[in-house]
Amino acid sequence: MTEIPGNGEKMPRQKRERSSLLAFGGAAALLALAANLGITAFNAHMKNRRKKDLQGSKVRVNISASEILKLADRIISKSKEVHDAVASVPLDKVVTFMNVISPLAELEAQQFPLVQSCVFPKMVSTSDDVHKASAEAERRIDAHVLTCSKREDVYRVVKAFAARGEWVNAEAKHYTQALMRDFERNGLNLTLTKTEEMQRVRVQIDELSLRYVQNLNDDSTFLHFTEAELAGLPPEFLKSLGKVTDGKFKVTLKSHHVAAVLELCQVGTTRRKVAVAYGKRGGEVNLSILEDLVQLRHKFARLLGYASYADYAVGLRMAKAPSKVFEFLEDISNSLTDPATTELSMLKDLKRKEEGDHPFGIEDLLYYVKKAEAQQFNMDIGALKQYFPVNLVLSGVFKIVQDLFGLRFEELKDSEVWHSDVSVYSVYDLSSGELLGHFYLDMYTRERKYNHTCVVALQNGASSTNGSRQIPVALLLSQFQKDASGQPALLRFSEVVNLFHEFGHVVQHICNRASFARFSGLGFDPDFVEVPALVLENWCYESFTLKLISGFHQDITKPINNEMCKSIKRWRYSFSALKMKQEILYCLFDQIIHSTENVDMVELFKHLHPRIMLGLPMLEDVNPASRFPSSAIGHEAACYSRIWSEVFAADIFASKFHESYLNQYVGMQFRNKVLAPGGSREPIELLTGFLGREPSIQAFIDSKSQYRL
Ligand SMILES: *[C@@H]1O[C@H](CO)[C@@H](O)[C@H](O)[C@H]1NC(C)=O
Ligand SMILES: *[C@@H]1O[C@H](CO)[C@@H](O)[C@H](O)[C@H]1NC(C)=O
Ligand SMILES: *[C@@H]1O[C@H](CO)[C@@H](O)[C@H](O)[C@H]1NC(C)=O
Ligand SMILES: *[C@@H]1O[C@H](CO)[C@@H](O)[C@H](O)[C@H]1NC(C)=O
Ligand SMILES: CC(=O)N[C@H]1CO[C@H](CO)[C@@H](O)[C@@H]1O
Ligand SMILES: [Zn+2]
Repeated sequence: MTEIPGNGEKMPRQKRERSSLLAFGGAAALLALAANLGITAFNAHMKNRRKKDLQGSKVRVNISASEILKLADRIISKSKEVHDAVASVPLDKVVTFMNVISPLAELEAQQFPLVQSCVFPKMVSTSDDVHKASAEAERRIDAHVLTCSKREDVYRVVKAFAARGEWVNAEAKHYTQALMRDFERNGLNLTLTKTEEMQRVRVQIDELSLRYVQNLNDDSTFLHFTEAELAGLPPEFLKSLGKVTDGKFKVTLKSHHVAAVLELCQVGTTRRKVAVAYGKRGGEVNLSILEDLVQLRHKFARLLGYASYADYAVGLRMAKAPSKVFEFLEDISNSLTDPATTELSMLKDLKRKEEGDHPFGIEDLLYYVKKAEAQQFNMDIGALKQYFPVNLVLSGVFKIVQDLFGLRFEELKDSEVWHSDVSVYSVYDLSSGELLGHFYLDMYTRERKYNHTCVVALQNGASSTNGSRQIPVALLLSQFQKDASGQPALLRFSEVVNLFHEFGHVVQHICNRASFARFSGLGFDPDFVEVPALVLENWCYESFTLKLISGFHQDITKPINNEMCKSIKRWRYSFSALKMKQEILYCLFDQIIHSTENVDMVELFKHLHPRIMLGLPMLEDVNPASRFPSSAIGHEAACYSRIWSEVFAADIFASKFHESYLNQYVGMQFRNKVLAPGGSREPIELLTGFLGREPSIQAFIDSKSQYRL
């Protein structure tokens, strides 16, 4: 059950994505909007100290702890007022779009930037007081949002409007249905007994999830090995290990220890011992926690009228049904069998040469992948860093994004920010000169700053009923290191890719034209929200881009050479079919346990493992529960989603951009047909409209099949 821990940046990225979703989902999602929230008074109070406000932005930056708390309370009372007003619309009178839906939609659009003004200081401020106030504000706002989401009086009025079936337009219908669905997924159309039971189950799920994760985090198991048993690991690594009394080294089950041993240790039995121990983390008891958790999730879903938890979780997403997910995963897995078999036989050959006729096991994967890569690429990915000074990369990203999507960025020098490292840009449409939105860049690490790279929506685009338009504002947070000696920071290649990815989110947010804030760029269907960012990552592997954004740090006129460009492109797909198979294994497991009752998890895993992994058996006695923190919390039944997005991103890039990656015509098509409607339309319609045909998995399969010695 050895996952490939060195497998790209899958885990950190998932974490990152989840966190950024939290930032704009948590407190803010349901909050409705405040037309005249008394901001005038607030501004007057701040006037003397403030630099220029951003045109069209309601986001308050660099505000004090006490201002944050006051703002939070004002948000809550305004929201309550609007909800009360909607709830008091008499059902026997006319319930209309204007007196029911519009006030809620406007509240949502207008309060979101104010909510974020309270909440995002927690991610960026260096002040203790501000952190505390921001956390407290978030707690109060979350509690209020929770209360609103359970307001039966509001639900009844919305339902009465929905029942009339008099939609203003398709987007308004979509919005009203989303409101209804949120209430109903909170159990508002159930009997009181069922709602109460649902709440009890919810609490149990939260408790068990916490215990499950704590158990994995608290794991303090370690193994000891002699120096000979750790042959192949670098001396610095050995030095960093603790020693036990008999002079042996102590290897823990933390991922950096496990990954190092699995990648570098020449001794097969050591790799196997570590892989087995890693696969047993959590023990029997934790396995039973996972079993209980899954049962409770099914119970929760059944109370709401769904056949299984997976039906509940997938139903709202682009994939729509677990059966579609199975079909999708099986399809990808089967199509990758041939290339993965070729990759595996290369690894088996290497092992035979090095260790003789021992059977190849899952614990050998990482080691021989590493070995094969060392033989094939006379390029150290780590050393590439010397070619990516942050300013050069950033100006390259700017150029590509502006040219491709018909945008113009303009830095605003005298705007209020929260730290001197932060810069602000306005984004204009290149041809019309229309102001589309703004974004903040907060790129460098500092103490107390939120430590994941992400884009946070600070204000969403929305149209008001009086015809005026609110523009989007985004914040990009990253963790680049500043060089103490004043040199520009150098980016690792993975950081370059991340930067392109996050700019995909910025553009997606800014180019959105949906009428409802709910359907903003980052408010896409979760199965589709990553697609634009994943599409943009492709530019990092093209020679044209690489030359544009690279320059040796001591002489930036020297970009990386053609040889390196080619290596980077090949390295991207190194053993990618095999790695993908391994991801599919976990995703299938996740989907099966969440769509079927009473699955024997150990047996299931034993069965799936060789079937997906080309005959490689599961390691003896390992325990599937050791491996599913993501499935335990937050991603349950949705593990497939990442592969899903990658498949569509690959299709988009290969069929539209590959031959013309600076083609503004195609870029504008993408902007107008996909980014502009955003979450207001079904993602499959957007995709089909842009591609001019149904999407296909072929481009993805082809990309993963091209790796050859
Ligand atoms: C339109 O409505 C929005 C939100 O209610 C408000 O901020 C804006 O000032 C109004 N614009 C006009 C022209 O009345
Ligand atoms: C509650 O709403 C869901 C989703 O719209 C629906 O399928 C279900 O039948 C409703 N339940 C009741 C009791 O009305
Ligand atoms: C933020 O506000 C404080 C006063 O509350 C001020 O001293 C500081 O300079 C401001 N920070 C920035 C970067 O403008
Ligand atoms: C990131 O911050 C969290 C708390 O905000 C902390 O628990 C975690 O260790 C930090 N991670 C890194 C890599 O610094
Ligand atoms: C009760 C029990 O066996 N819990 C285990 C859960 O997992 C952690 C981490 O491996 C173990 O330390 C616990 O003993
Ligand atoms: Zn992303």
